[in-house]
Amino acid sequence: MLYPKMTASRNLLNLSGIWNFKADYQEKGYEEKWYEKGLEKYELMAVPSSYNDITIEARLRDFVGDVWYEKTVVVPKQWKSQSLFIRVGSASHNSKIWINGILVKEYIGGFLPFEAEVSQWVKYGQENHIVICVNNELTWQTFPPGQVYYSEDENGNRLKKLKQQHDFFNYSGIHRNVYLYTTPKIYIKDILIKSDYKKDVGYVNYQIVTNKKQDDMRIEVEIYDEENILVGKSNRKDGEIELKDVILWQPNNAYLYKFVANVLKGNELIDSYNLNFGVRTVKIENGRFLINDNPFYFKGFGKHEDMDIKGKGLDDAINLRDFNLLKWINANSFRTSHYPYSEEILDLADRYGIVVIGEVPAVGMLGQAVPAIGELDGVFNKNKINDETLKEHIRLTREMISRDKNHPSVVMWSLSNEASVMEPNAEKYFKTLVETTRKLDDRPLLNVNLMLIEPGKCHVSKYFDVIGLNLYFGWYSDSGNINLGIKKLERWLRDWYEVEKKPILMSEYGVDTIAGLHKEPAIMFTEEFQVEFLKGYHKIYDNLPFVIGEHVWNFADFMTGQDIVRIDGNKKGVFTRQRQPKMAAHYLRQRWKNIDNAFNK
Ligand code: BDP
Repeated sequence: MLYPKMTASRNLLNLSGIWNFKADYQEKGYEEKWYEKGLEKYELMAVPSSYNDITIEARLRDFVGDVWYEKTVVVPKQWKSQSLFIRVGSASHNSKIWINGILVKEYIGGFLPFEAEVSQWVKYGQENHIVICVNNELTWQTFPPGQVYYSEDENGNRLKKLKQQHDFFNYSGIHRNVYLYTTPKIYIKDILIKSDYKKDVGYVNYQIVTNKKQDDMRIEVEIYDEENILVGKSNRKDGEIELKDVILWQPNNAYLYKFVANVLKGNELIDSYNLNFGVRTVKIENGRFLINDNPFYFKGFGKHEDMDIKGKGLDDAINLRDFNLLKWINANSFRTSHYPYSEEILDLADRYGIVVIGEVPAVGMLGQAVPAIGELDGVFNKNKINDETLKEHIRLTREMISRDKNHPSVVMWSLSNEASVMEPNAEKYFKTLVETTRKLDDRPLLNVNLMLIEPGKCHVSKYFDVIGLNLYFGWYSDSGNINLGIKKLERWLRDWYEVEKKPILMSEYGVDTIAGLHKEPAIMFTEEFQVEFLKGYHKIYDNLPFVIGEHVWNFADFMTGQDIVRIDGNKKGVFTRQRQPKMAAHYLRQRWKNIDNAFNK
């Protein structure tokens, strides 16, 4: 799905701003047809934003159910000759859109865009009534999974609650931009670009997909360099364009070309669309992760889309701050833990030369601890993670790849985080998932493993290219004892490698740290402890050539659900939630300055 853009042939209207808003505490919205009649006694809400932290109402912060958004908009009558679409960048987690009382779209999934053509339902030159209902309930068939249950409030009334298995707040609402955009009746639906190079010649393999084909239609493709000089062209809808003296997209040294696709009839321009792309290759060879045939060592973080007040709402200022901090700290990469981030963030990664591992929202696919047997209960069965779940997992993976395929920054797909892959039933599930994904794209695949999964006990790693390990020895186990923790870490890493013989990415390691808390000798939660912990872990990685990267958990402190183990959220950030450095940030900045991207151990 192409990102909506204003071009020579297309119009665009961003509907972000203030919308009418109402949480449906009584579950009356459908019965009373709010989608048709509109909202009464509404409040105001910012879009994009999570609604949870905008007001001062506790019951809204933790609300589980439907919330309704409403806006009226005049659609210019000049737009009538074109096709009109409504597009939501993302809303968590399940949405319906009505235009003038007509249901135009239903979508399940909280982190990817959805759109509908609405040309036939809008009134051109007049006011149109847009209603979006967003529901934040989760099941074993949604991503992430979760379960609704009922408790009671202080007055004994039934209260809907959500049990979730993931460690971040269930921020809800319309999180990314809502656009109206037009296209000509014949338009470019998709563009696929794959790049390669040999010596100093770049090869751009492309395909242009239009919604319709007509005999007298022709295609024009042009490629411009960063100086806006035309460096390649073609008049085919697919093929290969050579770029002489190609400049590669390199980690921390981005170079972007502009790809322009035009559809014409004779000399008349019908549709035009453009996007940036980079020329770079990704391979795994002899246990090394190669970008442009050079070994690449991942230095960076698992992150979150998370901030004060806005929650998961798209915010260009915070996003820029984050990229500036990534540059400052000498990082070269991050994982979009635990869901696909906004398209706007990936555009920035392309421009800043920050390497990205894109992750589907497959987080929390695991059971509860069963105290009697000291293990987690099984979840890969017909009542929980079943064929229906797999279908959804594949759908979301397909949509993520379709959305993000052209970003040079994205070098690998992560298909799950800490799933219960020690269950034998997980094998068939992941085998199918991996095989299907490989047909969609050739990027390497990563599976991220939970610390409870002992070396040799994972049933799915064999299908993946890179093994991600989330390890917290000295924190969640042997709490406070860093020396013992790193001893176990070394054993664990060596044993995993021994069994799987695949490159290992340290996809998570870190400790909760209260900014401003200092103690010597270091104890848990102090800034000193965070530094000591990271230093200890790094000593081990530096001697293990099969460790191809280190992603500290987490870039910044982030909000979680209320829990006795989380004090105002997860504090494993190297930066505070307000994006200011803890001591560990200065330490990492020095370390990563001394390790180049091709870190040769
Ligand atoms: C891992 C999860 C991550 C958590 C982290 C932690 O992948 O989402 O936030 O541990 O406990 O289990 O801090």
